[in-house]
Amino acid sequence: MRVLIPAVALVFLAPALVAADGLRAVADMKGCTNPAITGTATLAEQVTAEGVKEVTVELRMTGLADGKHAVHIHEVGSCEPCAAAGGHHDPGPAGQPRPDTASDDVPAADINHPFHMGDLINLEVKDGVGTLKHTTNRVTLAPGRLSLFDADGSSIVVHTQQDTYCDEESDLKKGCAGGARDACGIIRRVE
Ligand SMILES: [Cu+2]
Repeated sequence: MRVLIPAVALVFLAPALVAADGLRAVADMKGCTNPAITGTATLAEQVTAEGVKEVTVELRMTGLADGKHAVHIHEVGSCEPCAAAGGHHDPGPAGQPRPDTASDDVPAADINHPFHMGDLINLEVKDGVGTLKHTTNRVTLAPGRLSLFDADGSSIVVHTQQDTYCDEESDLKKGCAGGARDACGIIRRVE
């Protein structure tokens, strides 16, 4: 006998249909100048019912000053020195905000869809310990345009200050994305 599920129930069930695809990665976090700063990041990819890949990042840090610290995935898998991690992971192509330009008479060469970057959220540290859990669909562990495992890899950077989530419509003053780098860890696959 077939059981009929009302359409409205499917709508509410759908977001829960997320399955891990087994792809995982870790980063051993080390202080850029202060060896007392240490931590671990784990990254696990899952796929939604629609086939959208999501990566859940869990970060635990000790030794940082109390307060909020910006956390981003940076574009190079190198942390010595921490500046070697480069800027934020944002493989592009960037520049075209319209997702439907492909149907134009002259399509743009740089369609920026889906929007992509390695910006995460602030880590809040209390009594020297901070934990963060955040799921993003802006990056993947699997191969592809948003993959963290591109030719030069990727790393996670924790900054001294908080990210004010500044953008060009508010105020892009220097340091508004966290300023100096406190810790860095190269993202590597785990089987
Ligand atoms: Cu950063």
